[in-house]
Amino acid sequence: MTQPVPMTMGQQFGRRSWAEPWKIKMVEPIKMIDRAGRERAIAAAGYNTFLLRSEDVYIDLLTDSGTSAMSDRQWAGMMLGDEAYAGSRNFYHLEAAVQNYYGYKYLVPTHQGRGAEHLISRSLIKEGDVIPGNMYFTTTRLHQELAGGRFVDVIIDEAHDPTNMHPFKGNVDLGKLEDVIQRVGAAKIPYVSLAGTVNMAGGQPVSMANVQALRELCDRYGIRLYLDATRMAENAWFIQQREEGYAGKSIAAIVKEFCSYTDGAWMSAKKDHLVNIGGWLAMNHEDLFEAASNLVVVYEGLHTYGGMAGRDMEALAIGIEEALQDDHMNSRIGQVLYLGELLTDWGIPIVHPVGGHAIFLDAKAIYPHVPQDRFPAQTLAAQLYLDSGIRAMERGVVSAGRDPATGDHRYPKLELVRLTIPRRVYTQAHMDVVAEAVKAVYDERNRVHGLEMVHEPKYLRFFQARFAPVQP
Ligand code: P70
Repeated sequence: MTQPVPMTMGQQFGRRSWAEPWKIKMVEPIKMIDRAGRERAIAAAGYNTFLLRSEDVYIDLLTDSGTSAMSDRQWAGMMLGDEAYAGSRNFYHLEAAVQNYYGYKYLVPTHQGRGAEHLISRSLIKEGDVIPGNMYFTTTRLHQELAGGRFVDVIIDEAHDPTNMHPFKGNVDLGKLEDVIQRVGAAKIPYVSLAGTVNMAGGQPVSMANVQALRELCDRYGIRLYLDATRMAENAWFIQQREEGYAGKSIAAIVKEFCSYTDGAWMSAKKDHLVNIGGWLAMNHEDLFEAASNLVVVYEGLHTYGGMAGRDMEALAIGIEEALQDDHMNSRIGQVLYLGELLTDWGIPIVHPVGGHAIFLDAKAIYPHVPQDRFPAQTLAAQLYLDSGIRAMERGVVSAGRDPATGDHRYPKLELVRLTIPRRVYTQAHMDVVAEAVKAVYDERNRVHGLEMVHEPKYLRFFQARFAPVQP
C-alpha cells in the first residue's frame, strides 16, 4: 500500500509555493492565556477588542496599522535621526522618496494619516460642500464632516456585495459621480476623495482604467482628485495581476502612473510603508501646499517634521523604497491569499475576492439569526478572542456610527470582521492557527445571540464603545 505523499500548500493549489524575501533576526515572544483569563479579559474590555490589553492577546490581527516589522536597514536608519527642530536631513530624504516614488511636487509631513486628513479637509472644504468618494473610511469621513462637508458614496454597487467577484470592486461608478456633480454643482465639490484598495469594502482595488476615466471626468468639470494612498502599493499589485497591459510592469511603475492621474494624496504611512508611526500629505497644487504647510504648524509640528522625530522620517523614507518592491508585495499579499484560500475551502463566508491587507469574515452570513442592531460583527470578533486569543476588528454597524442628521444607526450593507495581517510579522503557521480558530467559532455559530451597547462615545464610537451579551 502506498501512503499519500504529503504536499505543500503550493503543490496542493497547483503552483509553486512562495516564500518571504527575508529571514527573521529578532523575535518577540507571544503566548495564549487560558480560557478563564480570556473570559475575564473580554468582559473587562466591554466585548470591544480595541479595549483589550495587548498582553492578553495571542495573535494580534486588529490592524495592519503601525504593526509592521521594520527591516535591519530601517532600524539602522533610526540611528541616523537628525533631531534638529528645523530642516532635519531626514525630512529631505523623505521628501525625495515621496517625489521619486509617488511623483508629487510638495510634501507636508504629519504624525499619521488622520493628521493629513485633517489638513486637507480644513484647507479645501467649506460649510455645505459635498465630497464624493469610493466608500467612506471612518476617520476620512469624520474630518470631512468636521470641516463642514458631507461625504457621498459613489463606489460601484458590486462593492456592497460580499460574494460579487468583480476584479476591481473599489472602482468609482462614474455615472453616480456625474449625477452628484449635476445635482449639487461642481462649485460645491472641492475634490473627489479616491482611496486605493478600499478598506471598508474588504481591501478592494481600483483599476488604472477607472482612475484614468475619473481624471477625464474631473477635468471636464474642473474638480480636483485626491487619493488616499494608504494602501496604494497593494492596489498596484492587483493592477499588475489583473489588468491588461500591466503584467510586465513593476509595482513602483504602476504606483507612479496611478498617482500621475491625481492631484495629490494623503497617507497613513503606518500601513504600506512599514513603519510604526508616520504620515504625509503631498500635492501638486501650490495653493494647497501653502494652506497645509501653514496649518501643519498649528496642529502637528513644524513643516519639516509634522509630528515625527527625525529617526521616524528616516525609517519611513527607507520603508517607502522597500514597500514598492515586487517580491515584498508578492509575499505580503500571498500570505493574505493563503489564509483566504484555507477559509474558502472550509466553506466559511468571507468577502470575495480576497483583498490586499486582510480577510473579512461575513458576519451577516455567519450569524443570520443575529439582527444588525445586536451587532453581529462585534459579537463575532469577541467570540474569536474567546476561542483562541486572536484579536480582530469589527467593521459593520458599530464602525458606521450614527447619521448626523437623523441620529439613527447607519446600517451598512457589509457587516464584517477584519482579520488584518501585519506586514512581515506572522508566519504561515500562525495563519493555520487563525484558520482553525475561525472554523471552531463558525461551527459554534448557533450558540451566540449578539450584544447590546451599554456605552457609546460621541466620536468614532467603535474605538471606545462597551457592550454586554444579550440572552436569547
Ligand atoms: C486601520 C487603520 C487607518 C486609515 C485607513 C485609510 C484607508 C486613513 C486612515 C487613517 C487605523 C484605524 C482607523 C480608524 C478605525 C480603525 C482603525 N486605518 N485612511 O486599522 O490613518 O490611522 O494613520 O490616522 O485605513 O485600518 P491613521
